[in-house]
Amino acid sequence: MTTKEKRISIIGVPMNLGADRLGVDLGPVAIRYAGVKSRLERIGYDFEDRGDIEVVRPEVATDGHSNLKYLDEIVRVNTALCDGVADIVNSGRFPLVLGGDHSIAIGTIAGAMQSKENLGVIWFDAHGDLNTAETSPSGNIHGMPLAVALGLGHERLTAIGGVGKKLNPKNVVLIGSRDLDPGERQLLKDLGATVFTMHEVDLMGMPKVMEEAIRIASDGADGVHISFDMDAMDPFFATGTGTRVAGGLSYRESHLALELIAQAGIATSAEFVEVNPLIDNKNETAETAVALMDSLLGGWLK
Ligand code: NNH
Ligand code: MN
Ligand code: MN
Ligand code: MN
Repeated sequence: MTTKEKRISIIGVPMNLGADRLGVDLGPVAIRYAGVKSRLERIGYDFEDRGDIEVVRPEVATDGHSNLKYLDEIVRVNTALCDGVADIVNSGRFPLVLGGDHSIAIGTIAGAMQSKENLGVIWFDAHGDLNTAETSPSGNIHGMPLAVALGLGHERLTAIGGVGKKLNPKNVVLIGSRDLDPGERQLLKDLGATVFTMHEVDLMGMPKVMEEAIRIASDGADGVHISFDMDAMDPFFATGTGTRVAGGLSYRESHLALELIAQAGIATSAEFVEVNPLIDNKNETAETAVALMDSLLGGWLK
């Protein structure tokens, strides 16, 4: 099931616990308000909205550990999300997850992996999201999901979806990185995952970056998950996101990257995360996210 088959189900995850910041929990409603349904129907999709996964408010969530904030609730939500995504795939549909902070990638990827032997991942982000409790500067779990998907981190997180269902770093590609923590840099060297930082994007240009990214992520893989953190974009184009970093992807670089993925026909699941309408300008970042979904889903293809 790839984007070429045109049956899609969205699932919202109003999660803010992984970012420890209010507002990003409003991402799913902001994206729906920005017209995701009509946009995807217009480009020919059979569209289904599976609603939101329930997430408790931070005021009542149990705080796990100081270096793994809200661990219990994040484990519970991602376990439910894993089941939801696996169910969408089993019904022959493409899962599109709306965040919410990036900790939800733990559940999305675990769910996508239930029916895959080798899943590739293309991770658009200013950050690496490769911390563990030991290396995290913040204790925020949204800085850890890619490490968890690779099998690294707290056992309650890596157990979600099954300990055997983990990514192979040879099929993992990061794009847009420009704020990597020291532990993340070391881990990237040790693992051998591929990173196209903004330096490489500038030097090579997005067409060449994507040619290599698509080849590496899909080499020997039976599916590719696209994880798009809105902070991959330059803050000029994505104001409504919690951890803005200057010098990111332009509007057209972001679209071109996703258009090339659509053209290659490799994507089997996707998520758009870290939309925070409370710090945005008139919901522009959610509108941009919907436009990016259109590109990933082939709306521009003639
Ligand atoms: N690397 C930092 C941390 O682990 C920031 C992570 N923030 C993100 N990741 N928004 O995408 O806390
Ligand atoms: Mn514990
Ligand atoms: Mn992220
Ligand atoms: Mn980020």
